Amino acid sequence: MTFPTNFLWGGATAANQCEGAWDLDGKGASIPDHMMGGSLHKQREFTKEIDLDKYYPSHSGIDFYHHYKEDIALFAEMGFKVFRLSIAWSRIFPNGDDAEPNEAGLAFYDRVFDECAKHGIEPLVTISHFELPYHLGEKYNGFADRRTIDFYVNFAETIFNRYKNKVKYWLTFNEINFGTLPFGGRSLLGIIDGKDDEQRRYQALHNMFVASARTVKLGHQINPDFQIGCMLAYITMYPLTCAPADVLACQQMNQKLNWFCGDVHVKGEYPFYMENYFTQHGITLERSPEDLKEIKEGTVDFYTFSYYMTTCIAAEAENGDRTGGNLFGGMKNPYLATSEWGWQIDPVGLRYTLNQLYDRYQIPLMVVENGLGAVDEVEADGAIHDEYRIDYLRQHVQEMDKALEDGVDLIGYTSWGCIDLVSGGTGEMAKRYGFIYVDKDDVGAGSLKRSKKDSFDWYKQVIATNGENL
Ligand code: BGP
Repeated sequence: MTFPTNFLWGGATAANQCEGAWDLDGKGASIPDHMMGGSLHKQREFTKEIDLDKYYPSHSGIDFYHHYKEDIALFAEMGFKVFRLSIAWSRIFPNGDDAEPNEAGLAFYDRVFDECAKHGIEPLVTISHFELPYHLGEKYNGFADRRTIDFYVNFAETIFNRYKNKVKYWLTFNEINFGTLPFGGRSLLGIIDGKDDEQRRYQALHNMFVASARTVKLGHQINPDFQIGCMLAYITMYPLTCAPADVLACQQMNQKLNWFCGDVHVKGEYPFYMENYFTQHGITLERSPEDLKEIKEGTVDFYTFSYYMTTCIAAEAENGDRTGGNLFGGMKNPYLATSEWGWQIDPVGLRYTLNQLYDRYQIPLMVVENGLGAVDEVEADGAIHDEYRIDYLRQHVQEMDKALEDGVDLIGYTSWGCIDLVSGGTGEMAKRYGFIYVDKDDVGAGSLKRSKKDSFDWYKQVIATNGENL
């Protein structure tokens, strides 16, 4: 057993997927508040106008807004050392560009952090988790407009000052590398007019790099003890075959989707392979010398990532089968099983990924999302036997243990959706990740009652034995 004694065990959530209370106490609408639900296994549908006769999953979430005490007490019962959550930007600045923050919103997170402190749980706060205020999308198309950099930094400064004695660990943007993908245009970058060609996406991403770097620098001025990290969706890629053309195609895809954003955050500069990509694709970015200086000065303290799956890359798509579900696409790996949503399950890949990342960056790493989205059955006696989830998590924890033995500086692990919440991709409730079951269905009906799954007790003893008893 190699987990260090101060290893940060815990779980992760995001405001728009659990809080609900979408228009309470002065909160403004966010982009996910415009995403409908109810279409199973399909991506959520975006509507400019909110039709209150329809179901928008983020409007009610799992009502963490009113259940936070009960939920945090359950996390504490499992022994959580850390709880990753995000702050809904539109709860603090309802329009995003308001002059003054909304006190009722700030007070809510005070209550949440105080509750964590009561139980000795360290909060890990994602400043922006796919939840830009809708108004910033509508008026500025989010980060496509440089003015959004200032709105973001102002938001970060407000929460840094407010919570500087309650929160030490921060992440600037959730899964920022989604900005390189077409579907990241709306949820991450905030481009809602649909015109998110590569040129515009990379410009918006550049603006986010500046926002992130400026925020890191500012945070360290506000409290030198702050640990501020980046967060990427890391989808490890293998060449489909050992044909050199597949290996090369894999390297190029990996550079663009996995390495690019991490390199900018950790090394503080644009990598050569992206400069070349921009030239080859006629992409010209507005990047002032001042921007590049800020990016250089605002490098992150630690690197965090989500890890759910791996994928395979082939030079010629005809040479294999495409995966049905993987987020970055790619080809089927004949050696791996998939989740019900087509995500290829690969625990050994986590050890490989941790070694690869630590070799590249040499700064502390944290796995801040990992888990199995699955349909759970509630037995007549109320029990939920989620052995499949325990198997998935156990195998990933075992591989983290081996990575620690390899010498990787891994400081923590927060499994995704530690309490059932709304699926980010599809808006479903049926795709559950939690140790805690929430009685709610895909169209929003249910008592919201919380109950423990078998994985609850399993995780509790994993934490109690610091990863020894799996
Ligand atoms: C990541 C997001 C999370 C969460 C997770 C699981 O991309 O950071 O917000 O949604 O994926 O995805 P899903 O909810 O679609 O199963």
